[in-house]
Formats: sequence, C-alpha cells, structure tokens
Amino acid sequence: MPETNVARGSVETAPRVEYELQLYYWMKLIRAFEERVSRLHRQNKILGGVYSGAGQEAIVTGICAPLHDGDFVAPLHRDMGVFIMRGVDPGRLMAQLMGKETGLSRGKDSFLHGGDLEHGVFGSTSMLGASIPVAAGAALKFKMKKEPNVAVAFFGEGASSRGDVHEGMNFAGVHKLPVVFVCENNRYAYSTPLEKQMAIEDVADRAVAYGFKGHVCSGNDLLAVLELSERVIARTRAGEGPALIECKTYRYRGHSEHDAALYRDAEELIEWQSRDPIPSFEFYLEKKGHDIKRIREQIDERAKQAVQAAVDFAESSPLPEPQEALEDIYAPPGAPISPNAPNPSSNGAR
Ligand SMILES: Cc1ncc(C[n+]2csc(CCOP(=O)(O)OP(=O)(O)O)c2C)c(N)n1
Repeated sequence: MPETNVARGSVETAPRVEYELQLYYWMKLIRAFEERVSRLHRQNKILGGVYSGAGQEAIVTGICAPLHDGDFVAPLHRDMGVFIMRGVDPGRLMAQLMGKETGLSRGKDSFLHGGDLEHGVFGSTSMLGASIPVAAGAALKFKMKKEPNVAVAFFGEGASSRGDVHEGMNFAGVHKLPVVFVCENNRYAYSTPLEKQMAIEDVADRAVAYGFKGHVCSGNDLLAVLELSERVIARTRAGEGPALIECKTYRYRGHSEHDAALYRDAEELIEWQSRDPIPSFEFYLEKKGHDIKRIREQIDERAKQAVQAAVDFAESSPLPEPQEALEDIYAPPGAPISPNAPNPSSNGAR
C-alpha cells in the first residue's frame, strides 16, 4: 500500500486511489482515537466531559478533506475528528483532553472549548449554536479582505432550533458570505428526539428562508458526503455564497460518556450500526479491487500506533503550574490590536 501522505485539499492532483486510502485511514484513526478516549474516561484520566462522535466519522472526514490551509472551521462538541482532519497533532489533542500543559489551551480547559487557530479550528462553544455567527464573522472577514477561503460551521439538529443559528445564517445569506453550514443530524439532542424539537424532517429545508440552498445526504456514506462537500465548498469558495449541508446520521454512544442513552431503542442502534460508515467504505474499496483484509490490518496498526503515541505524549506531559492559569488570558499591555495593526508602543500611543 502506498504511504498515505496526500496533502489536505489536493484532491485534484493526488492519485484518486491514494486519496481514498487516506480517507479510509482518517476515518479509522478518528474512530480509534475516540474509542481510546472513551476508555481513558472510564479510567478517570480525562478531564471534563467526553462527547463521542463514533458513527459520525464520514461527516468530519468528507467535509474537511477538501478544505484548504487558511480555511476556518467551527466544530461542534462531538467533533474531535475535525481537529485530526485539520492537522492538529493527536498528541496535543489528547493532552488537551487530559488537561495537560502541552494541550491546546495549556491545561486551562477540557476538550470542549479548546480550539487551535493556527490550524483554523475555533473552540466549540458551551452555548449550542453560538459558533454559527462566529463562522459567519470569519467568512465576512474573508470576503472583505478578498481572501480565497471558506468558513465551515458544524452544528447539531438540536442547535439548529436556536435563535443565533437563525441570525448567523440570515446574516450570511444577506451578505452572500463564503460559509458552509453543516448539520450533523443524529436524531437526538441529548435525550430529545428529532420530532420533539422540530416540526419538519429536514433541517436543510430552512436554508431557502435565508436565500441559499440546502442539501441532504447520508452522513454514513463517505462518498456521498465527499461528493457534496467537494461541489458545495468549491462553489462557495468561488463566490456563490453560503450553503447548508445536512448529513443524516446517528451517534453510537450516549450524549456524553455519563449518559447510558436509555431513551433509545436497542433495535434502532443496531439498525444504524448496520450502516456503519467504515465497513461500507471497506466494501467500496474491496469492490474496486483492493485486498481489503491486508489494508485493514495495516491501517488498523497505523491508527493504533498513532493513538498510542498520542496517549504516551499526553500521559508523560506535565500538568500546568498554578500561575499559568493567569497566562494567555488577556493581551499583554502594548500588544498590537490585530496582527496587521502597528504596535501602539512604536508610535507612543498607549
Ligand atoms: C443553548 C444551550 N441549550 C442547552 C444546552 C445543553 N446541551 C448541550 S449539548 C445538547 C444536545 C445538543 O444536541 P445537538 O445540537 O443535536 O448535537 P448533538 O449533541 O446531538 O451532536 C444540549 C441540550 C447547551 N449547551 N446550550
């Protein structure tokens, strides 16, 4: 099997076969990472809540794969995979989950709010849906500065019923901003089933009210997500304005690790597990002539080693010193207001 070193966003130039194996690796790595995090949580090694995205890997993989450097992504609380897809080092991500000094926020927070702006990842917000206007704001900046980038905002169907989601999408529609809204519709907002919190079946139907298109796809079918995201993101990047992609899916675990999800029917879970995105993609690869047994073994081993290296890094990292709690909170006096602004101390203005 070729080494999977295809650059992100290089769909056009990389041989398709190598690219597809890379996609497979990403889904496997995300699944292995999240499964390990669930286990570490039971061992009391994780600080704060753990919101597993197991079952939803095809969405983060398929949406993020066509993105470019400089694009901006606002993940939801269930999207550890977004960090991996954007090139954040899994060791730093694991350190964030363990509250270590080497984590993204240097031990100041759990996974939930840790972003990484160097990789264009905004930390998710506690208030559901509040990251939608932030993504619209990032897209406004891209438009004003004529930068060839897009913003992507992930959200759940539960969050889609919040007011600021409406405001953010309306603003993006009015100003034709380069932003793609991605709804991971896993049918439950914590314990609330879809039909108890919205009167329509498809969140995508709401897009028309904001003046842009809504698309629906199977979020468990990597190729379906990818085909849609490549097309929609390219149009948005080309200046055609926002779009909404709704991916129908299901989360395997509870809302978080403390939730046994007893409000769900066992049969329903089994049905969705039978549509698992990973074996479906393996079936596709096999039909295309790959020796899937061999590839699975190699990729599983690679993913296992990558996750183990992340755990080793995080476990051997120190916890932050108490005084570090006060660092990186406010800009130091005299710091430039923005990276492009002149330093106030250089012209005497303080
Ligand atoms: C404004 C707001 N209301 C309620 C909550 C509590 N809460 C956190 S996650 C969640 C469910 C979110 O469901 P959804 O948006 O569908 O995403 P999912 O967790 O299913 O991925 C709720 C109710 C919150 N964080 N913010």
